[in-house]
Amino acid sequence: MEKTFLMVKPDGVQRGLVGEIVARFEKKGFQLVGAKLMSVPKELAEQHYAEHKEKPFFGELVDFITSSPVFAMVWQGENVIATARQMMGKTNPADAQPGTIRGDYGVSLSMNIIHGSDSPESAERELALWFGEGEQVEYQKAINQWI
Ligand code: DGI
Repeated sequence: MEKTFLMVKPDGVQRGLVGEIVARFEKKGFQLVGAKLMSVPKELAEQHYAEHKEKPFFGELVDFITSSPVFAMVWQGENVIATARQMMGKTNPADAQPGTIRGDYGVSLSMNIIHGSDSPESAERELALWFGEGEQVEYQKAINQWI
């Protein structure tokens, strides 16, 4: 089954949106298989955002994600990578549709509440980066037959 890496960013945690965001993915029918509240080491932040290394906002990105705890998660389900991206909304909250997480709660581009892997390749890379052996839980949910 497909898995993705989702993370409530420091602004989402500080604003008390962890429960709301988890609830959206649960209600959609996805399954939570890993989660942790953590402070992000600088090296991990730099690896996570490696594709933006040459961008002018790279330093700001790393400073922001290491500024306060994040809530890192692994979610599982059919087509979860693309569907989670749709539920998040566009990168800039100003362009994100109402009903999406960024559209409903985000205000600025740098503080846009949530991160989600954007492809199967990035999901694989990010899950390996953020979650070690034994940090994901395999279990069956009886409700899965209805999803
Ligand atoms: O996958 P996304 O988070 O939707 O977007 P991305 O991978 O293109 O960018 C990663 C994060 O970097 C994004 O969530 C917000 C930030 N960002 C992207 N473009 C800019 C930016 N921050 C600033 N300050 N300026 C930008 O142009």
